[in-house]
Amino acid sequence: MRACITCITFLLIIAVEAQTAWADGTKCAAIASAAFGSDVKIASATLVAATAQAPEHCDVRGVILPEAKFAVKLPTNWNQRFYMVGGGGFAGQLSLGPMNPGLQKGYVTATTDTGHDAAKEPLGTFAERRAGNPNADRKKLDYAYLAVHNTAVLAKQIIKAYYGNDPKYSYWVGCSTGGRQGLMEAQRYPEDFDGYVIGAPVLKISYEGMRGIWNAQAVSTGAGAISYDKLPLLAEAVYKKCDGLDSLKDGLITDPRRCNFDPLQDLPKCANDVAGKDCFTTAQMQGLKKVYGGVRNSKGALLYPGQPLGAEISVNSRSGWMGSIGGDGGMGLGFGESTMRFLAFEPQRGKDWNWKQFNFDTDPPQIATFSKMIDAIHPDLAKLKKRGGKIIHYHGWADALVNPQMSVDYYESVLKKMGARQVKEFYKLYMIPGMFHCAGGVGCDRADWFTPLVDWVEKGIAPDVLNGARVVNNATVMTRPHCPYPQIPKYKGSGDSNQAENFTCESAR
Ligand SMILES: [Ca+2]
Repeated sequence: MRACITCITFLLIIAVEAQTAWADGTKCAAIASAAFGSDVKIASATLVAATAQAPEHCDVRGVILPEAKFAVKLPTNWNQRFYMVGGGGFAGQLSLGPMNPGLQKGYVTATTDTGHDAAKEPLGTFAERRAGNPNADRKKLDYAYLAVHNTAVLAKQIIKAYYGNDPKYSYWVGCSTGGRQGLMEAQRYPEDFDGYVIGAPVLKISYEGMRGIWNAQAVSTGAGAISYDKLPLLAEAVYKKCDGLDSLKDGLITDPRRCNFDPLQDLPKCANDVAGKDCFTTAQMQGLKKVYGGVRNSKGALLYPGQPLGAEISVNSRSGWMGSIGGDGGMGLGFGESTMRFLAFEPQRGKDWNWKQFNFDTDPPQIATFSKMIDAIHPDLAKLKKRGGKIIHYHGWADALVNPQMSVDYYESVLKKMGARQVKEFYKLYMIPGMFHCAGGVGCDRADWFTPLVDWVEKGIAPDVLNGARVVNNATVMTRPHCPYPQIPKYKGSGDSNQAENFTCESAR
């Protein structure tokens, strides 16, 4: 017994010494001088000691020319897997914080700023053709999709150089722009990743730009303008009409498509159409009807779907209704205007163009080329399926910043293209009632999307109903099943409606 303990102790000492020698920084520093192609410049490779946020790892920084900065972090205790995180908005910065969850589990993690620095070139100005910006067109391409792909390829080369072998599995995790980036990879470069967590993707970014301008023209200016103090009144009317349609008045609209809320009929009207505190004028109601009714040309043809009901309750939270749809200069408008100035048109409209000049008859056809480049809308994912790739996609129904109907429409297009039986084997969508943009809201925004994805990819265990939770002040106040689309959660008719066990997932129609 004693001999055996001595033996184990000896082996442990050998193991610790081997690890210490291996991770003494020499091997990490060597990455800085390794060759990864003429368009890759490694700026630094530094062994970083363990902290509360991340275990010991080799932190590699550099640039893929011309301007796509990246970070690749390689943990000393590697789990043989790769994990890449997406960006937000117009990207333009490394997503260092979101790397930690993967790093903590032993994944090599990577991020790219997609080819520009948002601190120096905010919004879409990185793509502006101007003196001193010779890489404008390449930066647009990098932002559209190329930098993410190139970074994924490079990260795998660095992994091979550092550990001597390839990752067994590769994963993508992103929300918002990160969701679009992931879907773009699945569509254009399906060999890059085995599994994807796709959150609230801005997959039709050109159309979202139009929507931002459309909404601003409808409710943030002129007689139709909706002020902050009107939002609670609007939300109250919407929830009064829509909440109970799912047979449970719980403050959640399970499927907003089932509610036919009409601002002109369902909102309190101002007497004599004179603006007042507790009412809406005809112009305001017409403005709201445009927001819900979707982007249309002058003949009334629908160009892009309207805002689903339910996000009004987000009021002025970050990426809430006022910050995204209404308000003067909300994010939807800011993104939209900058997109139209510097990215969408040929020739570029430029910095002197403004959102009030957008013409919904003549301008939409002119952004088709841009849409083809940047929108992640290709419905054929056969190559991804063939290689065993899997996607878990979620979107909050009360997302005011990125239209959740877009996720439904894309998923439906894949179902139509590939057939429900095929799609079920590799791609599931979860639409979350009451959830805001990527996180937060009045519903169960919390869920572990990643573990079920890994189980699906590596063990072949397909996700079905997932566990959703709402957490307020560190306390779980509600749980509810997240149902795979097109199923929706249905109350059993008795028991605490804050407990998931009292719900089933049922067909929506
Ligand atoms: Ca309800």
